[in-house]
Amino acid sequence: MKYALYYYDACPFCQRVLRTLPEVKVEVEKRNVMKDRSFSAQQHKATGRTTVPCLLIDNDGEETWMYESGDIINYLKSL
Ligand SMILES: N[C@@H](CCC(=O)N[C@@H](CS)C(=O)NCC(=O)O)C(=O)O
Repeated sequence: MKYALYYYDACPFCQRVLRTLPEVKVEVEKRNVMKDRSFSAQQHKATGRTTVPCLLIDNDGEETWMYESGDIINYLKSL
């Protein structure tokens, strides 16, 4: 399983998720959608939205995109 967080620095909801990353047991790749617009395009193509934070869960090519900072935090902490 691979995890990637779509985020940008000025987003307070993203900051909530970013702050919890050191506490979780899995590695989460950080994808800054402002610094690399291709991340945003990829997210929009897959979900029709560009809201952040968004967690991409990649299970051997099967992708699940999770929205809502609270849900993302609870999910990551449950792993
Ligand atoms: N309820 C959401 C709020 C997320 C949110 O409002 N994100 C803002 C940035 S701070 C955003 O991406 N707005 C643009 C959009 O929704 O397309 C959460 O807790 O994750």
